[in-house]
Amino acid sequence: RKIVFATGNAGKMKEIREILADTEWEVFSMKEMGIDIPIEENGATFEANAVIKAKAVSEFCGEIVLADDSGLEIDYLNKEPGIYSARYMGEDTSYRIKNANLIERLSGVPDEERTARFVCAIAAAFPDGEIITTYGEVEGRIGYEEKGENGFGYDPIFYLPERGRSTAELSNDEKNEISHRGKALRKMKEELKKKL
Ligand code: ITT
Repeated sequence: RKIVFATGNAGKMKEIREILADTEWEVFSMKEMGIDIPIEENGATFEANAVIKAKAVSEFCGEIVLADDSGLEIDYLNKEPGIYSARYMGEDTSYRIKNANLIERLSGVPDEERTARFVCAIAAAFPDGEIITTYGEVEGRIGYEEKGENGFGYDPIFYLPERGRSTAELSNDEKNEISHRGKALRKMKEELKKKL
């Protein structure tokens, strides 16, 4: 079974391959498919944006296409950056700078008000037009400094109190086991197994 994953984010793609490693599906990235089409992510929710991406690419290539729309919700900042997580401070701004900025915006905020979550919507678009979506989240807190070298994006500032580590300090397997992406994608795996 061939599955195309509509993402241009290498960090996501790596985790997606790991999470789908126990399936018999052949997973192709957009890059491997040679697909480079403009997609306007103008949805109001993670789910809507995941559907926009999966649908656009499925209509383009005629394959079963999955997409991931995800982000970081910080409660103290009214759930910012949320669906704008990739665009926060500009797409080309480094995560060193974005992470430092978020820590700065939370300076003086006590532990119990630093709650945050990573959320992930996965959408599957089929050539017959059917759409399936799944959702996952993981609760944590914004740290006081960047920690860890694994993962990508906001992982170095996303602290898991019960583990005493950031998600950038977890091994790949540990992160996938608890992450928003792991949860949403494992649900999608079950949905696809039913349908295929
Ligand atoms: P695609 O749309 O091509 O998949 P993107 O990076 O633009 O890539 P999103 O619009 O879904 O994807 O933005 C998600 C952003 O949220 C991502 O760029 C990270 O900044 C952040 N993010 C999502 N999951 C994360 C994770 O597991 N660890 C750290 N940051 C994460």
